[in-house]
Parts: sequence; C-alpha cells; structure tokens
Amino acid sequence: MSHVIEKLFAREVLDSRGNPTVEVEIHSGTKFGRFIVPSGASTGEHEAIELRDGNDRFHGKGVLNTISKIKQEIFPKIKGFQVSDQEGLDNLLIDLDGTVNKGNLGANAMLGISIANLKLAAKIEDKRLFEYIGSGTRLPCPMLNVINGGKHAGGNLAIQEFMLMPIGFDRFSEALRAGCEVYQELKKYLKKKYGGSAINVGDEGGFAPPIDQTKDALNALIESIENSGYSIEDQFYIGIDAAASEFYNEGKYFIDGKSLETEDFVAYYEEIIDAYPILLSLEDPFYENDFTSFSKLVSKYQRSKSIVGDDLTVTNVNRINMAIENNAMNYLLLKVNQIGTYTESLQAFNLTKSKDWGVVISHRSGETEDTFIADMAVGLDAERIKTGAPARSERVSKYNQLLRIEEYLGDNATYCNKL
Ligand code: 2PG
Ligand code: MG
Repeated sequence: MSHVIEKLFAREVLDSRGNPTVEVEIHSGTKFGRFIVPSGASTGEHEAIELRDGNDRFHGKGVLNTISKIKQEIFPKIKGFQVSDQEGLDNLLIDLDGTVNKGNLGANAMLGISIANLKLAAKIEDKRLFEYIGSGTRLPCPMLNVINGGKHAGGNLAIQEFMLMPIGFDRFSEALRAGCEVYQELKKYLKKKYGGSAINVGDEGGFAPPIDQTKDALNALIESIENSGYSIEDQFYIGIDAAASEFYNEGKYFIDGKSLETEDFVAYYEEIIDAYPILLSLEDPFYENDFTSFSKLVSKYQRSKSIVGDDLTVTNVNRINMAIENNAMNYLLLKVNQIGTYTESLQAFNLTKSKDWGVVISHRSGETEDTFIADMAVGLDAERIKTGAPARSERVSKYNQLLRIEEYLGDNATYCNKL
C-alpha cells in the first residue's frame, strides 16, 4: 500500500534557550512524524540559513513567517508525495529553494519537513527509527561537555567546550554512568576551588566556572576523573571544541589572556597535546577558513588525535571535499541543521566515510526534547555523539534514548571504544 503525505502541521515552539523554533508534523493515515529544529549560537559562516522574522516578537527571533511558508508555499507542493521517497522529497525541497544556502525557504523550514517525513516513514514500516535509518548496532561514545566556555557561557574561557570521553568501557550504559560520576565529582571540585557560583551551568549543561586558562579546565577534568577512581590512561579521554572562529580576529587568536599569531597558536596546541596525552579530540582548533593550520595538526598527529571539522565543513559536501583536498581533518562533526535536509546530511556522512574518517553526530547549543540524533548515530554506525553534559533534559533526552536502544539491542549491542 502506498503512503503519501496527507496532512502537515507546523508551529512555533521553544528551544532550550527560550527562543522560538520550528516544529513540523507530517501525517499519513493514522500515523505521523514530528521533528523540532535545533539552533546554534557559534554558527559557522558557511552554514545554511535559518530564517527568522526579524520583527518585534521574541527580539526578532520569531519564526511565524517560516511557519506560514511551510504551510502555504511548501505544503501544497509536497501534498500527495510518497513518504518512502526521502531523497525525492529532499531534492524537491532543494529545487523549490533554489539557492546554495537555503536562504529562500530557510534551512529550519526544510529540515523540519525532511526529518518529520523520515520519522513518519519509519513508523509506516513499523520500525524503530534507528533501524529504519541503517543497520548499525553499535552505540556511539558520548562526548560529554562538562565545562562550558566561549559563547555558551558568560566567562573568559576562550575554548567553548571541554568534553569527557569515556572510551575504555564495554557498554554505553557503563560509559555513561562513569561520565555522570565524573560530572558530579567535577561539581565538588569546582565548588571547593572556585566557590558556589562556579557550578552554575552554561547552555549545554556543563559548568561555567570563573576559569580563564585552558590548562586549569583540563586539570579540573583530570583531577575529577582520578577522584572518581577511573583511569586517565585508558578509560577516559578528553575532547575540546575550541570553536576558534569566535576568538579569532584579523590573524590573531585571543586565548588565556594573550593574543597569538596563527603560527604561535599551532605551537600552543602542540605544547598542550604534549603536556596532556589524555587530550584526544580537537574540534575547530582554528578559524573556519584556515584549512592550512588544520592540516598541520593532521600531518603531525595522524590518527592518534581526532581533528574534527565543524564550522570548517558545516556538514556540506563541498566544504568536506575542500577538507579532503587539504587533508585538514580526520573526523566530521555532523549537524543536520547546518545543511537543512536528511539526504544531504547522509551525503556528508558517506563522503566522510569514503575517506575512512570518523563521524561525530552533534546537537546544537539551542536544543529541544527531540531525540532524533541518538537514533541517527546508532543507525548510521557513527563513532561518537556530542550532546552536552549529563544534565538538563534537552541533553539527557538523547542519552536516555541511547540507553533505550542499548536495552532493546541486548547482547547485539556493542560500544564504540575506538580511539
Ligand atoms: C558546536 C555547537 C554544539 P553551536 O560548536 O559544536 O556544541 O555549538 O550549536 O552553538 O554552534
Ligand atoms: Mg563546534
């Protein structure tokens, strides 16, 4: 029996920062798929455009025009479309938009429709979402962002994210438990060392202490891992997201109270990597157009360090091809709303995999209760997932969904403990 798009609802709801965002619901018969679009703060300049009203509602961030566009312009063109033809639907949206950056329909409008349709298709086939997406049975390593800096916090710490990576465990649930225990230990450590306000949290649920030196944040993580009784030799690793475009200006990086030329900033990383062998993953270590400096780190450390492209590559195959030509990374950070459709996200994933590089499926700093990325990470067999601290429900909802998937898979579930 053929199932077509029959009804569509689109509405303005809230994200985790209290800003409005787009929710789309697509119906066929008695079934429906629903998706809420997330939103970034440290957005890359090459990301697809998120359309906002710009009027006096919600300080300009309203999305009512986007909602009317979905209902009035897009829905009449996709009504009656085969739900199972995801690629066809996404290509139709891309054609209707007709721009390179989704500036006409808006990536938020397109992604809402694209993923709502994918979820509906899974329901029609009576499959769990991750099983509909792919054949993966491996749970990803969580990258738990436990210290928030940069644009996600109000302090002077330049680096945006300090993440715990509980790699040396056999099951996802054990790794997550260890991560939660270290998070609580870190809370004690920060409170004791910096006072009660140090345990206030940033946008992604990590603590936002009054630390302004990268090394102090790394030391806090290491001490908390050790105080929890876990090993810094083979159980826990650390990842950072520098989100360096945010502290780069006219050839200089402003970090740790200093201003560094690009060459000195490469040396800065080399020194930190030498001093902290536990540091495994470096995301956006340089600003978003500096393929050359990225490639210096890749050439020097090869696969022993994960050099992750986020603002550099924005889940866009053209940018990923540039990274391939320059050998500028070995891990892709994949964010569905950076590109605007599921099909294009999958193309970005497949291109990355064709190089045998790894993939981190990622949330945004403005998130929602939607757990789609958890299913996506397992279905596609991605190595890692980045979805914030083990605190705040918009972050924890993804970890909880991974726990459900692991339970459902039982003995077939494996855990990605790849370095
Ligand atoms: C990032 C993300 C998510 P934002 O830079 O990787 O952590 O932040 O959504 O603000 O771009
Ligand atoms: Mg990033």
